[in-house]
Amino acid sequence: MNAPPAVPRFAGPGPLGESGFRTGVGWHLSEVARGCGAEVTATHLDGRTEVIPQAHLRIEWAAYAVRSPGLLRAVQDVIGTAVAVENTFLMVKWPTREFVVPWHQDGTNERMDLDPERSVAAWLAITDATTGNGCLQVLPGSHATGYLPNGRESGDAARGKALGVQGMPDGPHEHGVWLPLDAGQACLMDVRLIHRSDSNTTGEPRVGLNVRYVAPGAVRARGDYSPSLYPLTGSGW
Ligand SMILES: O=C(O)CCC(=O)C(=O)O
Repeated sequence: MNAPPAVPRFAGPGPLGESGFRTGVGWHLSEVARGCGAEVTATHLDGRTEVIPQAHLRIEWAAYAVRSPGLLRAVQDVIGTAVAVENTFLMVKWPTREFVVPWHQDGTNERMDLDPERSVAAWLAITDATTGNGCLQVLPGSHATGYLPNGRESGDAARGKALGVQGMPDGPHEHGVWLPLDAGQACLMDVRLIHRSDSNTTGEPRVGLNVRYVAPGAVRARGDYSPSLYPLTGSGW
């Protein structure tokens, strides 16, 4: 007998409304953000590092960025006053180097699901992010379907294998919305929102910081995985 099709987990509406995202949230002045971007690209130019996990624990400006007042207020509007960082990834797209991030959902991986009512993802533009240098493209409303089956991409890029939604071909989608952002701006996404980004085809590096924020009780761990949270505000951690 065939197994019944898997029912998507956490299907239904979410705290960011029908679209599942909000853009134009300020996290810092553009000139300050661009200074942070210049620091990153100078530090990693030789090795052309592309992904720096746990950036908020390694880089001083990133520790500030995750708690910057404008961003934190916007996050608290969505998930309540007690907020911790579950993880961050700093991503550098070097000029003309192939680096496509496949369609994916931030709130699920092999180790856990994030409860979408108690978590939210943010993407911070550290340099300007444009359609030419690899800004995000999101699928509005896609969060309501819940977490879809996913798998790791093939290949052996030093940056690691991204987790993508199964069966979604790489490349822009006709219903996709591009989210260009000036340096110093951020967008918030429902942790189930399907999104992707293209390679950087310009002559300048593009730097972005992905942050997953959680409220107490948001992490639904699989097996004996124990998340290491970085509390910013409130109690219950
Ligand atoms: O920085 C990018 O281009 C993609 C980041 C992203 O989608 C993510 O980290 O979830």
